[in-house]
Amino acid sequence: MLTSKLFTLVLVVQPQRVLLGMKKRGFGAGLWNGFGGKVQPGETVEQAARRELQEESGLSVDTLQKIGRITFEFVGNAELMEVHIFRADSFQGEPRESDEMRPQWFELDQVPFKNMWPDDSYWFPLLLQKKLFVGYFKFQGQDTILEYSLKEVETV
Ligand code: 6U4
Repeated sequence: MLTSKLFTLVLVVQPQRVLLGMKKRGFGAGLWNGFGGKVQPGETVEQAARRELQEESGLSVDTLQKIGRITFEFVGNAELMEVHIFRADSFQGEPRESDEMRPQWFELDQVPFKNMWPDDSYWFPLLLQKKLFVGYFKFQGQDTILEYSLKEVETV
């Protein structure tokens, strides 16, 4: 049976740039990614999103916009990852490096898709246009998408 585990992912977007973090260890190490992690018992998904953003980037946010939800299946792994994706358009603080992430701003036309999870190329354009989406990606390892679906929705 496939069970699923909840994760968060936050993208901080400004008019000309987006903040990504180089993941230094753990799942997805070596890739640029948004900030996030596992939802802990007793917290809401949105609380987890704020906490992980703060821990990994040093930034606090007032408003998080729910923008997408993607379910990831990894061949050979019985646990699905349900990743709730948020967009933040303003923040407090200065990005700072953590044990887990090295933050860096990227111009919106220079997003480093070659060094990101391959699914990001599909949904990043929707996130940048503030279009809500729901998706499913089936991976073999970290590089190969075997199957996917992605659709725009009215509410996430
Ligand atoms: P800890 O608890 O730090 O050991 P770790 O195994 O490092 O956990 P964690 O908590 O950093 O994982 O969570 C993984 C993060 O990667 C979440 O923010 C979700 C995100 N993520 C996972 N698969 C992804 C994918 N295919 N595309 C993507 N982000 C993904 O853009």
